[in-house]
Amino acid sequence: MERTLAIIKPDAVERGVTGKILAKIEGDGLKIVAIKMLHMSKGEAEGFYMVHAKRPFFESLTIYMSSLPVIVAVLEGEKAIKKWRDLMGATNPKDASAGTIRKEFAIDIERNSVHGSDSPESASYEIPYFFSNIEIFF
Ligand code: IDP
Ligand code: MG
Repeated sequence: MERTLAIIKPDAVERGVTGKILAKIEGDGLKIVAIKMLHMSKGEAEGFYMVHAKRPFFESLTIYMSSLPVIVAVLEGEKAIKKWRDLMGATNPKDASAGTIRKEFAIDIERNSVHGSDSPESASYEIPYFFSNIEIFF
């Protein structure tokens, strides 16, 4: 069993497709073991995306991610990290395969509707960034 962090990003929450995205997660055999809505400050978004601090899109990304509330969730399952990344699709919706969430919902490479941890190392940074142990059910 593995755990991964999922975020439904501001563009998707704003357009009211949270329920549709959660249904796809549950329909793919991923179990939601923690979930909440929150509005990140600019500094909290910067801390979350620390690995991208030197990238040219960092300033715009962290302004976007702190612009409106998001849904953060912990997903659990066999190979949950890869399973969720596969369901999300490619970072740029232009490259995303049919049937993926980003193909269906993303607006552009930045406003791409969802986030998922990309490795066990990033999951172990990202999950406790938002959730304490007593908020995760199992
Ligand atoms: P990922 O979300 O598919 O793991 P990352 O490369 O980790 O993609 O980038 C983190 C986030 O930064 C992306 O999901 C997207 O919102 C934004 N982003 C990535 N590359 C670009 C870009 O070239 N321009 C604008 N935003 C970008
Ligand atoms: Mg990433």
